Amino acid sequence: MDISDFEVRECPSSAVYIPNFITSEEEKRILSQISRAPKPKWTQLLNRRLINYGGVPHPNGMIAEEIPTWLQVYMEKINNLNFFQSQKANHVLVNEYLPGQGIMPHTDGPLFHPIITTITCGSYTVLNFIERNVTRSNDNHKYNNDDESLQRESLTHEINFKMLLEPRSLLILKDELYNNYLHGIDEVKQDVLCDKICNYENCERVHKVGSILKRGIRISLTIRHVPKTTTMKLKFC
Ligand SMILES: O=C(O)CCC(=O)C(=O)O
Repeated sequence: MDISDFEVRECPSSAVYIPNFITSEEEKRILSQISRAPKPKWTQLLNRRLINYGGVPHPNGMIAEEIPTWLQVYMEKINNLNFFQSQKANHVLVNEYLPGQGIMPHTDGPLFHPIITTITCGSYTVLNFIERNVTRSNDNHKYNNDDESLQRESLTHEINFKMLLEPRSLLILKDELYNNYLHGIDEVKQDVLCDKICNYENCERVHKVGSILKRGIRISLTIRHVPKTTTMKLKFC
C-alpha cells in the first residue's frame, strides 16, 4: 500500500484517510464484540460512553493491562503501516456515540506518542478541526479535566475545516494536526455536508455538498501509543 495515495491534501499537515481499511465482516465482528462488553467496563460520560483497553492513560504512567486478542488484530494492522516508527500501539479507546452525541473540541495532549489513528464502525461522522490559539499554553487537553477552558477556547474560534469519516475507514492525524488543532464532533443527529469538508476526494463514496447524512450509532476505535507505562508491583510484607 502506498500511503501517499491516501494523504488528505486539502488540510494542514498531516492526515491520512484510508476508506475500507477494514472489511464489512471485520466491522461486524468489532460491533459484536463491543456489544458484548460487560456494563462495568464502560465509563458513562454526559455525551457518550467509552472503554479503555490497555490501561487508563495517566501523567504518572499507564498501568498496562492485557488487550483482548480480537482487538490486537486491528492494532497489528495499524502497526504494519509503521506510523508509530519504532513504537507499537499499546492502547485502544473505544467511544460509542448515539445520534445526537459528540465530543467537545480538544487535543490529545502529551500522554500519547503524537499520532492518532481512528477506525470508524457502524455509522459515519463529521470531525471538526479548530486551530489552537497559539498564545495559550500547550497544556489544555482532555486529560487535564480542563473541559471548561477548552470549550471557552474553542468557542472563540471558527471551525477551520472538517473531515467526513465513513464506516470502516481509518484516519491518521499527526504533526500540526496533532499539536496545533483541536478536534471535536458536534452533538447533532444529522449533518448537512458542506464545503468545509476537506476529504471528499479521499472518500469511498461520492458525496454531494448540501446532502444530508443521518447519524446512526458510531463506535470508534482510537488506537495510540502511550510511551509512559508501568506495571503494577504488589508488595507482600
Ligand atoms: O471518535 C472519534 O473519532 C474521536 C475520539 C477522540 O477524539 C478521543 O477520544 O480523543
